[in-house]
Amino acid sequence: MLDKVLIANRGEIALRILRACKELGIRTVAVHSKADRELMHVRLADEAVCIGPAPSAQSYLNIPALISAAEVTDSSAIHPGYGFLSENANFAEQVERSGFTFIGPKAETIRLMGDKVSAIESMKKAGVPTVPGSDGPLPEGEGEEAEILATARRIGYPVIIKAAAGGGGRGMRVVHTEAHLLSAVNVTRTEAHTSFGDGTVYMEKFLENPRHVEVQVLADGQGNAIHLYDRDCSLQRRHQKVIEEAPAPMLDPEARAEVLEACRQACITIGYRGAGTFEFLYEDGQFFFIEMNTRVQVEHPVTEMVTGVDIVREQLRIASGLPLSIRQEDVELSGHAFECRINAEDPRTFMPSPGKVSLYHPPGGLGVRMDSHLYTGYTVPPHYDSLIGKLITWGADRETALTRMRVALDELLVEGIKTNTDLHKDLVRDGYFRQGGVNIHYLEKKLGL
Ligand code: MV4
Repeated sequence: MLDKVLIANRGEIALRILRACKELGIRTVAVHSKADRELMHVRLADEAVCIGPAPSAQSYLNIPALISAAEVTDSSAIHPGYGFLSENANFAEQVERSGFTFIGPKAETIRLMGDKVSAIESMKKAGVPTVPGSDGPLPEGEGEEAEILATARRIGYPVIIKAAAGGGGRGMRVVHTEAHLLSAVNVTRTEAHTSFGDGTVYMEKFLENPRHVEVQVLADGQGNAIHLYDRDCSLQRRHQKVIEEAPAPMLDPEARAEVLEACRQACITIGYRGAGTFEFLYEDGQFFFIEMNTRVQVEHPVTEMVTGVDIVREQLRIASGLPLSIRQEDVELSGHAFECRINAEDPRTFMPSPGKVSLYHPPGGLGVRMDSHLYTGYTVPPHYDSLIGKLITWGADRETALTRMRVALDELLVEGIKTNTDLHKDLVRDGYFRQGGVNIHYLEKKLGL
């Protein structure tokens, strides 16, 4: 087992990783910015190192500072959490070159999945269903217009132009008619060049009312891979997920069984290692792969609640060179789970609302889990993501889990700062959401956007 893990993150996920390390008897190193001295995991870790000033670019994204911190503490491995450097192939490479274990996939896998064109191509080859599209980058240069127009005609309008280096909703443009196609391709290309330093773009059929369904996988890089079923993350606003659940409700059973097995097989085919997520759009009973995430995700707890598998523990075991601790046959889906993302934000403007928490009282009871770094007296700094906690409930069925969430939300007290708790209280009572199966546009429409 790994001897000492440096946690290259902050907030609730740093605490989540710290807990998993402690359970495995792994020593822990917290790293923090100057604005984060008061974080709960900094107090609980065996050691703590200040890695720079408050802005992320100079602290949590500062690769030399992180590697130096690993060196001075004699750490054996680095866990990147989510966000920050978690899907940065150069970081993974430098961590390994410096003699530490990167807790995640090989750098080359991160790079492959970071380029959405190569990710889709490798998944299609491995038997995962993809969106009808250009099957590769759109051609560049003069005289290529005819080919682009022909590709769109073959796919059928509407189409969507996406940046190969984008993902997560950045660098996309929907085109409804041929008259707008070429200018949209050019604008997306220019934006992609400016934002990502790579102007490569590709085309897909635009799905108008899909759900966002994703499949959690674990692979040990020794030929063993399992899926941990699916999650629905359709309830979102501007690409920020608000409520997630597992399993995804109301999927076509045959299509679902097929896609789960295809994801598991694809992990073996590409030699995947670690925890990963296959993102799909789901429409009319069909799955369409769009992207793969090579990190542990914010919403991993809902999967843990319905499978009993500790995903972060498995990440640490895999990084230690151990095989998966469970076989696919041993993964049993049990009940249903929801996660409400609690943000420090103004409920009217959705703008971050940092400040001092004068009272924090997390809910509790059977089937209630609160993953949060908050405590009474803690000051939420203004420099980072506004996520301050995740309220997760489990129930033997969807209705029970949702009822538990209603009760738990009423019990959650966060005073002194503004939060989105009232939005959650409204959503868990929403008739359409209670029925299950809302699409990615539902929340924005409900909010009148
Ligand atoms: C799409 C799509 C419709 N058709 N691709 C946005 C985030 C990025 N991961 C992919 N996204 C989309 N890709 C095709 N071919 C609609 C979206 C999309 C979306 C997807 C998942 C969750 C929320 C979304 C919100 C707007 C658009």
